[in-house]
Amino acid sequence: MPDAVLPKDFLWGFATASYQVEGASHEDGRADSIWDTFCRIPGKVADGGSGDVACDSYHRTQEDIALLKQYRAKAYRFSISWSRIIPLGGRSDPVNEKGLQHYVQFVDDLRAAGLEPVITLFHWDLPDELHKRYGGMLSKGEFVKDFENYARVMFKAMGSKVKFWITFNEPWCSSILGYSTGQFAPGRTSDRTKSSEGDGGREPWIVGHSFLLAHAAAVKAYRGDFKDKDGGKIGITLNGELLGDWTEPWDPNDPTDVEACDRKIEFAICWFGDPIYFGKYPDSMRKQLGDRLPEFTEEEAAQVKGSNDFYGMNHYCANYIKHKEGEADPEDYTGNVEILFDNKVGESIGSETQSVWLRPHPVGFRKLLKWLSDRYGGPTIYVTENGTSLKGENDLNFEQLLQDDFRCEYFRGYIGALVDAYNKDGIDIRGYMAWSLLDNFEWAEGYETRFGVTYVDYTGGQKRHPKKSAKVIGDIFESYIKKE
Ligand code: PNW
Repeated sequence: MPDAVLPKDFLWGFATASYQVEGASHEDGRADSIWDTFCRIPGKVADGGSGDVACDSYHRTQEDIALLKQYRAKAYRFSISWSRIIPLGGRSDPVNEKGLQHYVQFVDDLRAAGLEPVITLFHWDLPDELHKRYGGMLSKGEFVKDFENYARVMFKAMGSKVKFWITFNEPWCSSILGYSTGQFAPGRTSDRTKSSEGDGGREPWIVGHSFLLAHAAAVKAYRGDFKDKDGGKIGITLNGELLGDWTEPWDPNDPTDVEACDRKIEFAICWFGDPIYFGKYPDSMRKQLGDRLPEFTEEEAAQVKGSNDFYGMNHYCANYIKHKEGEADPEDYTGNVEILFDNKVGESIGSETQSVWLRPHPVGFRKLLKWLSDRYGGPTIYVTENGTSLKGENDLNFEQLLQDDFRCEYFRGYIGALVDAYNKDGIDIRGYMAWSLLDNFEWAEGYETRFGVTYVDYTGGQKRHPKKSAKVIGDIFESYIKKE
């Protein structure tokens, strides 16, 4: 048994996102998000899947709460479908009371069950109408005002029931995968074989800029009109894909590879982190992107700087990084590096999973926690996602599916690394949400890739079956969290 080191009030639990689990895609007044329309384009999602039914969680809130209790979780991180709250999305469009009441009731039910709700306002599912109306995040002025309005509707409806607000989940993914590679909704890219519209050299940076300003506007609204009476905290969740987010040099004896490691993290994480903590973009990004990276006005910079009550960290894996010679391609979003799974002497960063980008490397988690904590002056960190898929899991039989030892090992390694970061490096980590409570709609990967600690039988009426990892996580936290 390890020594109990985490504080008694360490907040741990599981995470999901609206479009990935809810289903009920057109019930109670919900309108399309960009993911609904994207899924309808043939070839965009593996097996032609969509979130139309998903895990049917919209109708099974009590079942999901019962699972969380059974797993001994203390918190549940979920996201709100903006299209349920304001179906057309905009600040002059009507609020849909039915959609709003669904979440108010859900939060009441979570609280009644002793679970802490952690709410993400935006997990990639922009109301489709806003995309059609003004290009969504491409129109900074409109998007920022509409997001602030939506955030205010949610703050007001939840009041003091919600203590943890996350404005955006992984803006890197929405910006790069949605506007550069085109793998995610709305699928814009410079690659004309994939999309008739888009400019990967410019649009992702404009979209990222809008996210930062919308985050800052929502935080200003919360701090100005809600925080004192409601007593919550608000922050953003960042990640470092693609592919992994911790970086090790391909050749540790080559200073340019060592330098490239930091640059890769700057392009992925500090793109958003630096404006929030320092009021400016990283120098490495300005140097490579020039005027394609928007500038903050003085007023904007002042509003973005200091706009995190906590740092939300999603973390999955790591890569070896090799610098590239010569000038960066105008479409490059990596910091002009090669992202690899093997280093110079042929060592692999970790074993394969079902996700092409994900190779477990737990010690990288401890290192990245320290790297971020050092860069940003020791912010309070909540880990808002961490988990893995399993190679070939979808092809296993029922009994085998429930014995997810690979996932159990992943959690042992990663939670152990978190405990070392807390205990040995003194990092201020207060919470951890495993991804995910349920197998769910894994975006462009459809349903083939499973991340859940609960097996969801999509052909058997969305019935839920706990996997071994669901119990193992509880055991791990029980052994690490102090009783007194
Ligand atoms: C995160 N990549 O997404 C998201 O926040 C979740 O919604 C998702 O289900 C989870 O991780 C597992 O994938 C990512 O291609 C999606 O590098 C893709 C990438 C990274 C993160």
